[in-house]
Amino acid sequence: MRKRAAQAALELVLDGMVLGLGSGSTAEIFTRLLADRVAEEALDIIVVPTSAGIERVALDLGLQVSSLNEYPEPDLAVDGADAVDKDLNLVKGGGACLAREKAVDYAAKRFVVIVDERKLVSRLFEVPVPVEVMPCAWRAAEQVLRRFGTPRLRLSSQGKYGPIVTDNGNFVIDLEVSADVPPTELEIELNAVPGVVENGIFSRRRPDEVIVGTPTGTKRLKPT
Ligand code: A5P
Repeated sequence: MRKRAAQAALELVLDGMVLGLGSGSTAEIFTRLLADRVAEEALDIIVVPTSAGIERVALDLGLQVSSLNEYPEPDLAVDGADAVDKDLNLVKGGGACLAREKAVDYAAKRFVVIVDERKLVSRLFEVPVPVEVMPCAWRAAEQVLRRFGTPRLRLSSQGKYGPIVTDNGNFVIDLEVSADVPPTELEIELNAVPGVVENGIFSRRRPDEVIVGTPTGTKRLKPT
């Protein structure tokens, strides 16, 4: 299902584009398909990665890698998501790459999300919202986040003892939201908490399209 969505997104890629490259397993499938197409068709594509993880994959595949500072407005960003609601609000950050993902995805001229159908949710906050916080302020931030629900510091499950550390050197608190606040407001409110760097609600710049991989094909969701 993820591959079907990635293949459909690949059709949106045109020669000469600067592409924001998302993070996570679906974005990685897209990146591998992209590298094959770039090689087969000798395309001139520059990619702007949203994480050290996808940057490594892109470099290994021989893609031309650059940065958001060099290309502040990529032509197209293609990224995965952890949850998509009917209004195309997203929750992202399951891979702890939310801050750079938001910087790239929000800056792109066109933003396309690729997911499998299990990511479609009836209530956006069925999944916890990842919140990136400064290590020196995580406990203070956690106290304030309790106003909105139940916060849990994300711990590493392998390779490191203790909290996971993002590409930016920060921690992640997963917030199970219980407050009844619309996504667009909560996205702003969470970022106003001292110590918070960014949160994984993507509602202020909705995707231009969500491509959903299903067991038999794809379906395309567009904002109404
Ligand atoms: C990375 O921080 C995330 O935002 C991913 O884009 C998201 O978790 C989707 O990942 P999968 O494609 O692996 O489900």
